[in-house]
Amino acid sequence: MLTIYGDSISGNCHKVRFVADRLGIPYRWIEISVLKAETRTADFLAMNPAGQVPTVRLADGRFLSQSNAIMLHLAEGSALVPADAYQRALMNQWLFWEQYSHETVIAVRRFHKHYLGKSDDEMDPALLEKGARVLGVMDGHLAARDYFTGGALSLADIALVAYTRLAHEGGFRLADYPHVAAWVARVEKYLGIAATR
Ligand SMILES: N[C@@H](CCC(=O)N[C@@H](CS)C(=O)NCC(=O)O)C(=O)O
Repeated sequence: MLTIYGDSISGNCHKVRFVADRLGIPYRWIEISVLKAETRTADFLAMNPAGQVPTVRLADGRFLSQSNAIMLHLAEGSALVPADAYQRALMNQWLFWEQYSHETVIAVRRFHKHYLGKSDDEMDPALLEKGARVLGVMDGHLAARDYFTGGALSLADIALVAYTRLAHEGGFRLADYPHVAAWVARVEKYLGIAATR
C-alpha cells in the first residue's frame, strides 16, 4: 500500500491526498510535522535527503517526493491527466507555474503569517504585490473557463487549488478575484472537500 508522509497543514501534502482520494487509491498517512522539524530526523532524511514533505513510499518500497511529481505518478493514465498531448502540456505549464510563481508567494506568506505569526511589517512586502499579480493571472484565465485546461478538472486545478483555497490565511482576499473564488468552490465540491473560508 502507498504510504504518504505528510504534514496536515501543508497544501503540497493536501495535493497528494486529494489525488489519492479522488482516484480511490488506498494509503496510509504518516503525520510529519515541519514545525517540529520532523523532516530533519535521520530516518526522514534517509527517505528524502531534501528533508521535505510530501514524500511517499510506493507499494513496492520505492520513494518519491515533490508534490507535483507524486501527483503525476499516481494519476498516470487517469482522467485527471488530459489524453491530448497539447492539453497535457498546458497542464504541465500550470504545474510548473504553480511551483515557481504561485506556491513561492501564496504558500510562503500563509506560512509566515498564519503559522509563524509574523506581522505585516515583518514579512517581505513584495509578497503581497506578487500574490495579487498571481491571483490576477488566475482570475483572467478562469474568466472564460471552468477549469485550467482541457475543459475538465486536471492535476493543474488540484495543484493550484491547494494553496489558493487557503490564501486568506496569508492575507489575500479571494473576494477580489471572483472567477478564482467560484473556481475554488467548484473544485472543492468536485473533490468533496469542505470549504475553509
Ligand atoms: N516543491 C516541493 C516543496 C515541498 C515543501 O516545501 N515542503 C515543505 C512543507 S509545505 C517542507 O517540507 N518544509 C520543510 C523544510 O523544507 O525543511 C513540493 O512541491 O513538494
